[in-house]
Amino acid sequence: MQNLDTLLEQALSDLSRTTDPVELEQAKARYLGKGGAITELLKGLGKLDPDARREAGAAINRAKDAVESRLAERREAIQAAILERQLAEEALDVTLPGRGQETGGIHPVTRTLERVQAIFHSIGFSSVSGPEIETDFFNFTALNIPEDHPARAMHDTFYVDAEHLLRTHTSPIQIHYMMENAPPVKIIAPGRVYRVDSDATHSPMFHQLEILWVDEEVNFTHLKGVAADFLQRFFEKEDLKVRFRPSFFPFTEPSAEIDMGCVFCDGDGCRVCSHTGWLEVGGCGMVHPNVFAHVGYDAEKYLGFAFGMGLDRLAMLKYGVNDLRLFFSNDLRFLNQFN
Ligand code: 2NL
Repeated sequence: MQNLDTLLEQALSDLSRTTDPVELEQAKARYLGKGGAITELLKGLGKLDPDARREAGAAINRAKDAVESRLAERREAIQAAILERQLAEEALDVTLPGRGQETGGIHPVTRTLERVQAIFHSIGFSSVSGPEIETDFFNFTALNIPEDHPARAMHDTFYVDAEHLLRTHTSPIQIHYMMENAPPVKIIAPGRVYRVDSDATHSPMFHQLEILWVDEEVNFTHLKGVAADFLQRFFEKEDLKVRFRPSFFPFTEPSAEIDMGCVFCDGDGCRVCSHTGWLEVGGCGMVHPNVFAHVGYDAEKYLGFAFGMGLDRLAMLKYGVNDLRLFFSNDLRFLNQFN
């Protein structure tokens, strides 16, 4: 009886210490299994005389009941703990919002191009494109830039091979177009262009935009009107000042630089306009008769104006960006500001 009490105490405390189903089953086997301590005691009853057997049998069975009820209690507690842990670990809050899709943005240069196109399309110009790999003829010769002309060296051309180069301006787009289409021509030619140049204000790849209008009665006043009207609409400033400074391009005669009043200081003078109150936005002129000859247009019958601008520069002026390289470095901290 003394031994049974100790055994029961031992069994109950063993069971109470178990923390998982395997430990629990092992503890059960130690006391109630085949060869378990309590099972062995029951087996030994046969050796006792009837009175002692009845008494001992009842005591052992009470102990066995106590162990079994502790066992059931423990089994329930362990299952509850397992469930509790699962609920905590695998918690899924179905009321949380989804992670969401990040929306991309239109690149500022693309936005600028779309703005420019909307304005020119509204007054009857069509967009055209052309190859980025060109021949000497389309990039230079047809534009009245002869072999020995300093403008060729000025353009710092990337050569692909002896016959091919990366276009240094968008003008060859218009040469292709004119060779394939009879006048009148009313087009804008945007695209990537390439020059051997790289610093804060020059990128080896940048974007240009040229405007070409060829018809029988196109003159310099049309050029001035279209350019000024475009700039006023693009910069959303009806009284934006625009001026034309005499200049030179091999492909136009006469030629001019296009300036507009500084949009940062309104003409007062600031760092952006080098304290002149004016910003250079492009070049222009009347198409040179030699260019018409190269594309097979009758220079006696047709006149045309052309002007060209840097699209990246327009984007910088429009959105107040001070480093051209930001457009091409794909830094999300910069790009996200245009979402
Ligand atoms: C500039 C100056 C210019 C043209 C581009 C042109 C095209 C043909 C014939 C004649 Cl097919 N001219 N384009 C004319 C004058 C200036 O661009 O500063 N661009 C960024």
